[in-house]
Amino acid sequence: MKKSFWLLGLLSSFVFADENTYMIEKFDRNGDKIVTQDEFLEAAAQRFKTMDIDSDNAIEKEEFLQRYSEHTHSTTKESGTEVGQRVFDKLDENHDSKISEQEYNGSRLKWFTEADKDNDQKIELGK
Ligand SMILES: [Ca+2]
Ligand SMILES: [Ca+2]
Ligand SMILES: [Ca+2]
Repeated sequence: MKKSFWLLGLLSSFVFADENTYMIEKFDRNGDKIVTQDEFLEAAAQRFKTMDIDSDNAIEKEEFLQRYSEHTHSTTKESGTEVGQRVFDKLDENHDSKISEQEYNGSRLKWFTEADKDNDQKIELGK
């Protein structure tokens, strides 16, 4: 029992330390191993558009859950809908059951700021 807890802690700290690598792989467009805030927000805007299926500038819950429903979370075994529901509630700050572009970008920006530990508006490896 103790050992598995220890392993779990190790695993999650590994995932956390690797966040910058993840972000660079996902959002670095010109291959310079740096994600600028512009690159990041552009990617966020595009993702918002993809998710907003009926193009009314809001992601309704149904639209949002479509992205999640096919997947089961690999570690917690939660269904995609459960995970999606939780993420949605977090993003929908004013609880009107829609995610506005502002709410979406706000949460993305928070993620960026948290990952940008040296505050130079760039995500780099190890900083
Ligand atoms: Ca929509
Ligand atoms: Ca909202
Ligand atoms: Ca940085």
